[in-house]
Amino acid sequence: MTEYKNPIDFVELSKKRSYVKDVFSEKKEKVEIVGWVHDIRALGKIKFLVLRDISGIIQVTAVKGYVSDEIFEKISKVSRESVVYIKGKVADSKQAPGGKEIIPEEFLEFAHAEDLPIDVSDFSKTELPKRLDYRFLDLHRRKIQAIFKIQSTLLQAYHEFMTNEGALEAQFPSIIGSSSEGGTELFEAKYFEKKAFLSQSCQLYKQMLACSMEKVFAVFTVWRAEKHNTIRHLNEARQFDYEQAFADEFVVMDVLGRGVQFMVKKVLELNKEDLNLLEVKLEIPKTKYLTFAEVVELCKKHKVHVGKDDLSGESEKMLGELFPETIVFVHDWPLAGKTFYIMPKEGKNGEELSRGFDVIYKGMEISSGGQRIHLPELLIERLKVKGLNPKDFKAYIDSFRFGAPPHSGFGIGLERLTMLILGLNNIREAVLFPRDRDRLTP
Ligand code: AMO
Repeated sequence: MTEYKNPIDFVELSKKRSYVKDVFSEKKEKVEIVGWVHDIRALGKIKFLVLRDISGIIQVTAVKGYVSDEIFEKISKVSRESVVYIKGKVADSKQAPGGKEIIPEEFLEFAHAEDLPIDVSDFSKTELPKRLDYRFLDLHRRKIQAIFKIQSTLLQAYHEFMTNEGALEAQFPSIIGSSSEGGTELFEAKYFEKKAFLSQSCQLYKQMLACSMEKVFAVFTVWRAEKHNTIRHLNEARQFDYEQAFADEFVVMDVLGRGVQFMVKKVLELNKEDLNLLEVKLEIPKTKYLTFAEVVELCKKHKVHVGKDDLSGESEKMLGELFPETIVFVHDWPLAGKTFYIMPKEGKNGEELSRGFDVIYKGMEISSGGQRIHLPELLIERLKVKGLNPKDFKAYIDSFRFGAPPHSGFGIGLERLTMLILGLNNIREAVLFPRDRDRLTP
């Protein structure tokens, strides 16, 4: 067996180590830092190395004759993205980025990076598919890290917002016995002797829970076996789910609007540097409510194709252009365009409408939701209309037989939201390890 001995006492290191950003603010004369070799430049007798850790970058300067020959030699040989430990003096320097540099006194290489298969510099032009083949290395890039630092803020902010709303965080099964959204986009799984599916959503479960615990939320992974490869769909995605008892669709649209505003506000507060790095200008969005019929009128006026009982990509884009920096709620949706669990509603002229809605932000759907059917007989009727077998939904239907209040909810796509607030061209940029039609690794 090959034996590996740690070259350093990590317990000691974790007590003494400085993060790069702190080197600039603290007044320490000597520091111990660790990180990746971000850049190397050699000017004859001077070697510059830029070290990067999760908090920032700092220049390390080795001048032959001023540092030991051994350190000079080691720095001369180091490759980009290698992982190093440096102990050294902090010196002011007008030329160094941030006005400080480190003069190394000890140097250790934890891991040597081989020739890099993709460019991970700040100026990288490597195409997305190739970057995703080496996603683990792509994640060394500061711009890519900025995306996921912002996504982390969105996750934390959603928790904070929902907790402040008095909602309970819930965990739901990811293996299900029947479709939760209707349609055919299901991944089949073998479950002992039975056929099972990977969860399309936690829809049925969050409803059952809201019928006893009132306000519930989850960050839930969903699987959709959509065959097409688009820039806005993934086969594995995550949703911010919410469900509330004693609420109609307008109650939860209001919660959703305030929730997105809260999340964007948190990103503006906590991710200033990341937004700068990504050159993103972000604003707290306003909200706007339109009926589906009003959107159809707008489409006619602007000569944009609507879509049958649904909004076309083109019409979503139009809403983004007409109402910039606005969360647009499209409600009173045609019943035919909504799935089996959405509550029907009669329109003024007897049209078959529903209490379902879609939410468009920056020209794309970020969420859908609505009031649900809590009446077993109506639910059975709607399942049949949608070509589904009520027998497959027995437990779900029964859950409304023993005291189930009217309730409503929504699901927001985490990657969609990340993609849109950061202006990313492809949803795959907004997921660490994307799963699409062609990609199962890394
Ligand atoms: P829906 O299927 O509309 O509704 O999904 C809600 C939101 O999740 C995101 N989303 C996706 N993102 C990436 N790739 C996909 N394949 C994908 N599918 C969905 C979108 C979408 O608006 N249970 C309901 C929600 C509810 O009524 O509570 C549901 O799943 O941003």
